[in-house]
Amino acid sequence: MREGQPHTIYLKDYTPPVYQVETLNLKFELGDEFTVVTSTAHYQRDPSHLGNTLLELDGEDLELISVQLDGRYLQVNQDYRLTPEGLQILTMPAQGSLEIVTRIYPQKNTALEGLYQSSGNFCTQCEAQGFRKITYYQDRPDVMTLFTTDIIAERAKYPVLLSNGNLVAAGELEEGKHWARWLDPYRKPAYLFALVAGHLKHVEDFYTTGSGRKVTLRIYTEPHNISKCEHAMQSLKRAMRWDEQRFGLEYDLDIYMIVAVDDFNMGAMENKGLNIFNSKLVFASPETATDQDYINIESVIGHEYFHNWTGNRITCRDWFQLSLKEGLTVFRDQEFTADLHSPAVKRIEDVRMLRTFQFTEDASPMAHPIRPASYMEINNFYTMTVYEKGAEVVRLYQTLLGRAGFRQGMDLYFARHDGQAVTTEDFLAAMADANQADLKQLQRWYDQAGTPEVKVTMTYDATAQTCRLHCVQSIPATPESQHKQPQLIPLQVGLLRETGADLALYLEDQPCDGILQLTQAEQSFRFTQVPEQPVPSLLRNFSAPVRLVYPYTEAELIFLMKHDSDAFNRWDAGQRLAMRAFESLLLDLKQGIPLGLSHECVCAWQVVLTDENLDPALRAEALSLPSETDIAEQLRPADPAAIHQVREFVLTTLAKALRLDFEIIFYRLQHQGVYQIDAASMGKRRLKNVCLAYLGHLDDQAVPALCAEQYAQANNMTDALAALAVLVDIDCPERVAALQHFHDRWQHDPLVMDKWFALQASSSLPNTLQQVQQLLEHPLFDMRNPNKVRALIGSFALRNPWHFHAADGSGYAFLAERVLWLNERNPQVAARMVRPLINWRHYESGRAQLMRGQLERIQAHQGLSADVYEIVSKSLA
Ligand code: 0A1
Ligand code: ZN
Repeated sequence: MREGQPHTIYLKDYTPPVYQVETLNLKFELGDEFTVVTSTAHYQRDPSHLGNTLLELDGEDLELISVQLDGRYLQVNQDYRLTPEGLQILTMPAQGSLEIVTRIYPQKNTALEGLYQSSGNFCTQCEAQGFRKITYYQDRPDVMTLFTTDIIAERAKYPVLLSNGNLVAAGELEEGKHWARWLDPYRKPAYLFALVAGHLKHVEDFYTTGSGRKVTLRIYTEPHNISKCEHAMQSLKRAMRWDEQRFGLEYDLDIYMIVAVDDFNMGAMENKGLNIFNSKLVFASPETATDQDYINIESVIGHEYFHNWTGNRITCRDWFQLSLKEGLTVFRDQEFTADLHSPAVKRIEDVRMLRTFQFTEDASPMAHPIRPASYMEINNFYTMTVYEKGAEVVRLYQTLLGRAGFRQGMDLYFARHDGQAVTTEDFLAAMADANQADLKQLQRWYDQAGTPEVKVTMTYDATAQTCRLHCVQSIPATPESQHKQPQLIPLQVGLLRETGADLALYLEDQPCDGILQLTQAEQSFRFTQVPEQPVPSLLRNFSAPVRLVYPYTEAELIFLMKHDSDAFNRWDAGQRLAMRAFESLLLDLKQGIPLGLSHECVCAWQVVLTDENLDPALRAEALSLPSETDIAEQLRPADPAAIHQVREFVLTTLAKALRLDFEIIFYRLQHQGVYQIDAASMGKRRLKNVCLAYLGHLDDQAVPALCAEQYAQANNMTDALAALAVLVDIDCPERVAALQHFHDRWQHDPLVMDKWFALQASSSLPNTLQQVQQLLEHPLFDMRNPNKVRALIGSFALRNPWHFHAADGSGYAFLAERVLWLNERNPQVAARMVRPLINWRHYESGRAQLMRGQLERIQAHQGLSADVYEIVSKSLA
């Protein structure tokens, strides 16, 4: 908990560590009430620091038992001092061995940071700064060392003892105890340390690397989940193969272990050789996991595996560089999924998420560059910006340099920096040097926050047969800076003829690949040999994370929806068309004009829906209109009730107008026989279930029956859940029966029950908040489990904007109360849960004041954690 105000840490204050650590031996004596940790580190002072003898070690919530230097016990205040931040060795020689013994209480650790227990087993989470809750140490990523770990525990309770690297010795001890020693041959920072001890079973497989080394692969779980690991194991093997093929990167240890735990603050963690995963991202079976779960598991297994090179072999110099490993690794996992499935679908999904959540963050009081210049609490910077915008910035290199050039840059990055802790500048330099390219201006993407806006206008000269695109870029003011410099923005474009075909592009008579490089605030590009007035297709494949503004007419958008050769832009034209419709409907609503959707609009979606040549997954994407959150962010100040009404109107209008098409497609795709998880089958299920969701908007007795039937017949969770999702929005007996049935069938499976909680929290029925409050008391709900909190409270606040933003402020008050409860126990999760309140300025004044009121209530609370304090105080500033 906070003592005084948390202070701000600045990138500009970085200084290299005075001492490096040659080796670190850790001994854990795991007990029922407490754990004793003995850490023995060999320190070596940097020769450039002659006079400095202070060694500062980080430590939090530790009970110090003893400190020895080269075998001599040190005296408090004479040889060392305890501070609020940790421990200072006052007279540290140029080199020496420090043995520190501490006592910690993992069983009482509700923050799930450091060493803690989940389902009675021990596990760790050390990123970013959890290691300091285990022992006194320089808990910073630029201190890398060789770890040896001894684990001692009662054999009956903890038969499995794991840590990073290779098992080198093990044995029995008295009183039913046993021990194991693990040695990691790679130097690593403390944040990559991991320990697991428990009653676990494992599945095992093998992978032979390109160079012929046989690697043992193991996934550890509690015994009852052992049958659900096959998909994760196959995903791991695919990831290992892909990284060899695409980037020439092989795995480097003899064993790769994954442990699934139920209580985890995030998705998963890339600890060297011993990944720890939220069980949600490991377990899958057709009956319990949706298609999306299958895809997420493959992608996160890939992500953590790819970290072995981008993160572990080359790590970050300091936490400001977090995007160095995260942006790059997200980019790599995106490419992995795209290569294995559909690149267009993957791109659309990633951009949808980026726009909904990262653009929103970039427009919030917490806006920060992908490489922030300051922070109070680093855990608050594991954000959509650092991860997803960071990945978009890595993608810029590939767009500018091509795949081959990007690969050369990666090769040089590994050749130069393997084994080091580096900065984003080092990455940029490797990319530039390997390609002899001047990429200096890309640096601004790392230093400036805010989503750039690119306004394009087009003029066509029929006589000269030229077409000019005039581009103006601007970046909104954000907390770190009011005045922004222009960024290097690759704008991929096409020009469409009346037939819908792409024109060959010539820029000032030179053939052009369609990638315009915007480098200035204003710039014009003149295309020559343009025989007719074209329709421009701009920002193809979303070539940069910007908001593109172009004065498209409705007819042009419909034309692009039909003809654009770029699948992403075909989809995006539909999204723009929908957003235009929402905008004018909101105006009509305000002015009391009866709502109506143009016939052309309806036909445009009909064409997409019924286009049998189009991949069903892409048809499903096109029919998934911008969410209420998207609309709120784009059409400010937002009135969530009006937005809900208008969006429901559009969905209902389309459902009525295209009912026959929805039904035909639904019934045609209804029964697919054996459940398969390939891209084609998933696409068909997706389209079918989108049709069902539209049909759900019809006020028709037949719909609940149809959903109930699909729910009852489903041989997989995707179809069952899709049917239930439609039912939860309809007040009918089928809803009650299906929810009860789902509960009774799955009450033994916490991950499946998360879906049950989430669905009810997302319901549009009027009493949803009361329902959510009742569910807090449900015997299977547990506020101490982050997955449960995200399922029930997160879904309500993020996936149910209409109820969360109830005009009486009840949704806000509910969230604030939960945040305060969490603040005492798990500050990281509390800080995540408070975020739906921070964009209060984007809402109409009544709601804005109510949201602000709840933020003030939280701010006034005594004992606010640094995590929550940072977000709340920045939001109110
Ligand atoms: N590095 C992990 C994510 C992660 C970050 C922080 C955590 O605890 C505060 C846990 C996991 C990844 O990118 O997958
Ligand atoms: Zn990561």
